[in-house]
Amino acid sequence: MNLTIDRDRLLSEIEALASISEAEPPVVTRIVFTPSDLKARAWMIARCNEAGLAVRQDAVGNTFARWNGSDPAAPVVGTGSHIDAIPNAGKYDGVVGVLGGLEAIRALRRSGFRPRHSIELLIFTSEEPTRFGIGCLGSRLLSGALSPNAARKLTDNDGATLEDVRRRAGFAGELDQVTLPAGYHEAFVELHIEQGPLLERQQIPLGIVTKIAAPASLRILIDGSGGHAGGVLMPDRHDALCAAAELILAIENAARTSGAIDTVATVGICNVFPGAVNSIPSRVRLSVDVRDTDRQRRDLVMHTIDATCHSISANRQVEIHSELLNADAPADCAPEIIEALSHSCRKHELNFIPMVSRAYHDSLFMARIAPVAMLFIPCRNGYSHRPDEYAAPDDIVRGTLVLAETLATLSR
Ligand code: HGY
Ligand code: MN
Ligand code: MN
Repeated sequence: MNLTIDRDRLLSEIEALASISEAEPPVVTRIVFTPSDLKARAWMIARCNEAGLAVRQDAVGNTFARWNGSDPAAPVVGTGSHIDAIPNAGKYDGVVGVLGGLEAIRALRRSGFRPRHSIELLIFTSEEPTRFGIGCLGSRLLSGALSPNAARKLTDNDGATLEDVRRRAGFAGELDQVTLPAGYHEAFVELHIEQGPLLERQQIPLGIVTKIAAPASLRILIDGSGGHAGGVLMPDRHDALCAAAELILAIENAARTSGAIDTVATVGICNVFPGAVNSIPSRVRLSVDVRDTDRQRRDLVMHTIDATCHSISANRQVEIHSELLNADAPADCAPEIIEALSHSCRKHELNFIPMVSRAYHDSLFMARIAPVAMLFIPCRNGYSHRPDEYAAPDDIVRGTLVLAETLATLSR
């Protein structure tokens, strides 16, 4: 099988998709169900149609582009990722797995390969938590990890429900129809940038993911008493932002002192009310992200956060309420898919290392309903979720080539 990746086309498609953004280049912002997301989806569907794939979308907008295999009864070999992007992001997160997946399929078709199992590109809805507060919304629904009822309760920052937003975006049908039938996938392989520095540091072109870390996120609301910045003396204050500051440092400390380098905790959002220089903050809203490859260690950090909230509340006489948004299990990748990827790397004489994914991905949930593994390519300085996120063309092409080889192996 003579596999060749159309480098120029793939790179130009990455640039074209990056230009569909709510922000000026080089910044990519593409929040789920916003005009730029819908435009990007339409652009992707046009590319899949051009490639001769049969395209369908489910009730939450997960998009399937299928190359029918010779055995329609055989379970599907899937690949894909996401095209939604957080505010102030780069052009490669998710996109490399979607456009690389499409080019891998095109390369196989050009090579004359004929799959027995259908090969299907999956573009997941809302992998990022930006709009509805929970990541991997599309793959959670596909895998049954999130119930349709729980999904219906999700609202965005303006209070709009997922139901209203998705229907206004043109996705009819019921969320109950999203869950994939048992045995739908033979395998699922996701190509993604590492979003970390290890591959670049070790000068290794490819990483085969053996485990995906367990994410948890929570929202914390702190209510103090506010007041005039001049008139209220220090002993009489119940300053919500000072309470938040103490809590944020305690969260950082809990991750730093967990006993393992794999524990990470981030307070990515801090909203202060009323936000006036001469008014004591009366309310602070925090969003917290805690991850670890080990679930118990991750949960210990969550317990520490809970205990710290209670002690700060008592000491500072502020109200603290926390709402757990998700606390997912880590996922082990399937040995047979890891072996298929390793075999492809060896066949193309490409060096690789096994590694853990510290970022979460849709594969974390696809692992609940199919054998999965991920293939990482390096990204410069490990940067991601920032406009200077960068993956080198040679790395993108190598990842796409190994993905194509692996899809062929799995779909024979
Ligand atoms: O946050 C993550 O790990 C993913 O990039 N959404
Ligand atoms: Mn991301
Ligand atoms: Mn991603």
